Amino acid sequence: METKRHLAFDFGAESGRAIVGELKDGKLEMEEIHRFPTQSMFIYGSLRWNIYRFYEEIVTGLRKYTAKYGSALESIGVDTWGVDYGFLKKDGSLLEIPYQYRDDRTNGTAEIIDKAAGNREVYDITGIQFMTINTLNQMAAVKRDTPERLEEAHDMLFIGDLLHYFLSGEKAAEFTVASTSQMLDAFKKEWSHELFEQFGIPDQLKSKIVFAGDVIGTIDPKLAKEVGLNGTVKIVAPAVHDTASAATAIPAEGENWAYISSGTWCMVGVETNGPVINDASYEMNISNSGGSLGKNLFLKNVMGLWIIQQCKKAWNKKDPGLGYPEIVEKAVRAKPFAGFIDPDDDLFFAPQDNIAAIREYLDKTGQTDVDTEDIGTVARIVYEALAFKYRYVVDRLKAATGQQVEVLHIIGGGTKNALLNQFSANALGFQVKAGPAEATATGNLLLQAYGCNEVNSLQEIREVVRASNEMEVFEPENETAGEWARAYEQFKAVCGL
Ligand code: LFR
Repeated sequence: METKRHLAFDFGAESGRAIVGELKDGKLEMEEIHRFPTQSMFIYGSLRWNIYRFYEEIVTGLRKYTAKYGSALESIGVDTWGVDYGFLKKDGSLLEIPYQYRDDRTNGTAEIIDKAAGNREVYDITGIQFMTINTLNQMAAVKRDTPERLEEAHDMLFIGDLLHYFLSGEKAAEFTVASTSQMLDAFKKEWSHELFEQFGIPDQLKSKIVFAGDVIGTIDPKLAKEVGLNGTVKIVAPAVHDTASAATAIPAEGENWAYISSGTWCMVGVETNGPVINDASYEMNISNSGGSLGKNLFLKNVMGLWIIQQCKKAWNKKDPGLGYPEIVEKAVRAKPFAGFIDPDDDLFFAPQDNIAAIREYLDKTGQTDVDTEDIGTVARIVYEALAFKYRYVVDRLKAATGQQVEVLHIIGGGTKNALLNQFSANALGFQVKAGPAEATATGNLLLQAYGCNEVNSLQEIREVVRASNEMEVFEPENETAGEWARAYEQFKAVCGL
């Protein structure tokens, strides 16, 4: 039988890669053929994404593919983080370099949104948590600072959609990534006309919504020829929002599970069959992020591994060779519960020096005796804080949905950190199942396979994921259960949660 190969491009805020996948005997075989850095940069005094470099990396990935596998390729799909977009001019070219969501132009936009539409109304329509990174906040910033851009812009495409457009010439907004904008109607799965009107956002920016598994178009024949591809290569939308592609690949069975998609951000959630929008979810600021194949991802962002990535950046200034294995090793040896921080404090969102930010947090909460010169102590405080915050969020998800949770699936790159997996089990008091680490690329590839009729349902996709991956199981440690329970209460008290 002819082999159908798919190619996933998975872009994260730190790095991206190209992964080839093919289904064989009910299993997904994957191979990474290209990896590259993606980080944003300051230009014109603001933080932006070098989108043409991303495209160039895609082209390099395609060349590496044909060098290894030859000219036949069934489909391509791109996933990225949410919320960020590029504007296109009428002639189809980029209007400006896309902004990165941590750029400070969104300062002050939370107030604008509440004043213009009312937070409760925005939430009741979109079901999306308030965060300054949201596209709606970015639109409010454009309207305030550079309103002429809104006139010039003919289309708005999210980063992954933009890359699909560069490849195929087709303009579409995939639903899962569009949902992160806080500009969609969560129930209708369409742009919210009310919000566009209230914020004065032109109607032409409502790109056509497509869904994961939809064939968007085919790769530009000139590009195909240049990289050595033959025949028609489809562009199949995965869940363009990385978190939703990852959630597709949760190897869960039955009910009563929660998940964390663990990476630069840690998305803590439960899967539901439709949006959950109620007083509790509003008060707890929980998102209804669009899921693939009809699912809804009821979730909350936790600052995630970003916070340790930023610590590492600070430590590497003094010791460039210090890597994650050594950091974790030092954390293992450090004293437990030496200090408590809330990873979601504003201090940690875009710090100049994260160790200084942690010092500031500890001082402002009266924890002045903690030694922030010691790498192990700081790393352990961060890992414990993440585990506590997971517990805190899971408790809130349970309260808002009435759903039971008996097991936590951790998926994504963060699962490689066994210490954090164990801390998570200890903080939650129930089993943690870790893996797959490549959940996002797995979900991306299997949604392409779904679009090409090789698998037929979410259930089948998850069967393939289970057959193709070993999960590692972490049980809460009985000996330290009392200490973790006491420390969790301390964490909440110190952090004012
Ligand atoms: C994770 C993620 C989150 C989103 C954040 C910013 O990579 O996609 O789901 O909230 O990035 O877009």
